[in-house]
Amino acid sequence: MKDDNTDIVRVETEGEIGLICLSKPPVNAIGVALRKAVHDAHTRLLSDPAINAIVLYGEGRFFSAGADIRDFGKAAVQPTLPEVLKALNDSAKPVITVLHGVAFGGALELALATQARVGIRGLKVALPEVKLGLLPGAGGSQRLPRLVGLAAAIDIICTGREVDDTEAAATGIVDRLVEGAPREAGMEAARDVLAGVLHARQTDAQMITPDPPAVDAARAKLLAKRPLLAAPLKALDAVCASTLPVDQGLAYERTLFMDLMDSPERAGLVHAFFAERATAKIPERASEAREIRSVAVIGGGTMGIGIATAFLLGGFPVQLVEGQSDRVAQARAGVEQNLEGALRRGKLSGATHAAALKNLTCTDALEEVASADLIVEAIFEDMNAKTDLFKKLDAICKPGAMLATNTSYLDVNAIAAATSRANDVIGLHFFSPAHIMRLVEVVVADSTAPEWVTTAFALARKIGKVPVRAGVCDGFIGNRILTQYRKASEYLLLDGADFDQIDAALESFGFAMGPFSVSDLAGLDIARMTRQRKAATRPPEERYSRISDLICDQGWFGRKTGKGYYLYDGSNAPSVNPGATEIAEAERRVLGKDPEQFSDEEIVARCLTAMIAEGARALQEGIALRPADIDAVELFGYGFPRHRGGPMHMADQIGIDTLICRIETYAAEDAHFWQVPQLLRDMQKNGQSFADMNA
Ligand code: 3H9
Repeated sequence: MKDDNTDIVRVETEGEIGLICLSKPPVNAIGVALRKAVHDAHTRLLSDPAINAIVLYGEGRFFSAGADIRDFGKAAVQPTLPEVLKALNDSAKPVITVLHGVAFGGALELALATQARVGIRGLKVALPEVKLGLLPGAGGSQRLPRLVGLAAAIDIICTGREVDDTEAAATGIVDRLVEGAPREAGMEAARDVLAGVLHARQTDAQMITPDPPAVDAARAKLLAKRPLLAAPLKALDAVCASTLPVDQGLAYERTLFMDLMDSPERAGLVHAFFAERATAKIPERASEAREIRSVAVIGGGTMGIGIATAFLLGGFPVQLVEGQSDRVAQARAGVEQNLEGALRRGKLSGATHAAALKNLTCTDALEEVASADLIVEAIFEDMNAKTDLFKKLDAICKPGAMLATNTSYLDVNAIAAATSRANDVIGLHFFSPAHIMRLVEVVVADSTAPEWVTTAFALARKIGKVPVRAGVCDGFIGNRILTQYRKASEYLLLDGADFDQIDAALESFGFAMGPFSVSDLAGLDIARMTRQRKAATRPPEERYSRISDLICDQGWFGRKTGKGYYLYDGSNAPSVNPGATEIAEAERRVLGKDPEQFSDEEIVARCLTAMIAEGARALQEGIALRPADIDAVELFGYGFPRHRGGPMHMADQIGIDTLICRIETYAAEDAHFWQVPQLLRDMQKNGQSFADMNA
């Protein structure tokens, strides 16, 4: 046996078999160094006359996460992945790839270019490039259809979905599925290839029959579901080219891939990928997280029910406390309904569903939270009620318990100060519906112990959430930006745009719903209560739009009353409520305003600029750690279109000069609302971008 180690691949030989092992933690991402090392190792083993078969496998948790995403947008360096794969495809000696754990994107493409594939049980494969605004760029769109057929390949590639081990074996993505360690499985498969027991063959030799009905159906589905995204449609075009001779198909795939590489969609989606992960880098990360084994949630309303469900889905025993005894059964039913829904959607197995139900206890007795490791308060937004509750929790809870509030706006420092253990108090701000929305703002009060911050992050990850660190201020990161976004849309309405035009413009930008549809959904009365709560502290120079209050005065609170900005009759799509339009027009007359015309682009520009300016203020004040954290908040909590990357990512695309110029122009109409944040001025002076701050 000969050994040869480079940093990232290990090459060895055993008898007539050569082995190449990928060893590049944490995920064996295939960047230029790994490509080159694999290429060199393969070339060397080809020239070794003692070697008759080659095994390629990976070390670590999984085979490989695919191409190195950090290289995207940089100049291509040779050998490119298609070049390395061509050599493997044309290999004079059979190459057998062993896939374990995960083989995504370029990693699966690498395997498809080799002559046989072995899967280790538990394997998941995918070509998830469309989720990054790309398509498989190293032969995946040509070779997968040759193995699984055109229709199945369209489904896998255009959705980017994961394929489990059973499906991979059934569809022929892997030639065999085995238990055990990758190296040994590879050796055995190589011996079988040499003995003629396992058939090694070139995928490229296979011919594909066109299937126009499958292609038309897929195109119609993509256009209906994802009309704003280019990558899935281009991926479909690439897969269709697999009916051509393979060299032509590969060339076409490469052209489409390079087009997408330059698109803002790709840049936005890759930014979103890294933003989701960057939030974990917090100043407290050296402090060790504490163990949480049991959770109590206080409040049996929508939020409490959702939070309880989220922890149950994460495998925690949960005690749900609803103070009004006649509502305890209703709270339990709410959680059960959520769990049932998760079961129906295939989010949990029958066994996990049964375990989650067993893990739930519901009570009206606050004293029962005494033994919980974590207590999450989710009662209504009232400071007195919250401080009263925290005083009681202080007396009841065991020492060393973590006390969390789910407040969305209130001062967590004041809530902490109501207890004798302010170090143990933290904000865990979930978003409704809490068992579905992935964002959790971890609100760090002045007194919060660093271990609780790391505990909150670990816990949130464990239940599948994206935690983002936020400082204490009114609305933390997300709701303070939402407030400004809403105000910008309300001023547009006041100044002459129709609410349905504003909604449509923002929906075309990519939001699932415009701000007025969202208000109708959330309940106009709820927003009115918040405005009333803040009325005393509203600066006199702030413009105030009464339109929503006047709509509420009619008893129109949105969806729940069948009328708001829109009419909801249950059977048809909502239509504009002419009464709401009249109220808006009358209010403009009262103010003596001639309605202005706004283009859709102008509407989006104003709403987005308001978000960016508030994001810049949150950064300036240290409420958010990084621009990417703000983007993560917007993407995972507020439905900001993922392919746009988030408001701060977009700010860099728009450019700081343009943003400042926009704000100064708008300020001519309203100098109170439109103020240039100091951070933007500093960035302009220093030639800095938000991306620089993320780095
Ligand atoms: C592609 O292959 C294109 C080809 O068709 C054509 C080429 C010509 N690159 O997620 P985690 C980092 S497109 C670089 O926390 P997990 C990640 O940022 C690619 N870095 O771990 C993080 O870094 P940090 C198609 C990557 O266990 C660390 O690794 N492939 C990559 O929860 C740990 O990641 C994909 O889209 C990468 N490819 O999940 C797969 N992947 O610690 C994307 C991860 O500094 N990756 N990192 O924050 C994933 O889905 C998950 O990372 C995976 C592991 C399931 C693999």
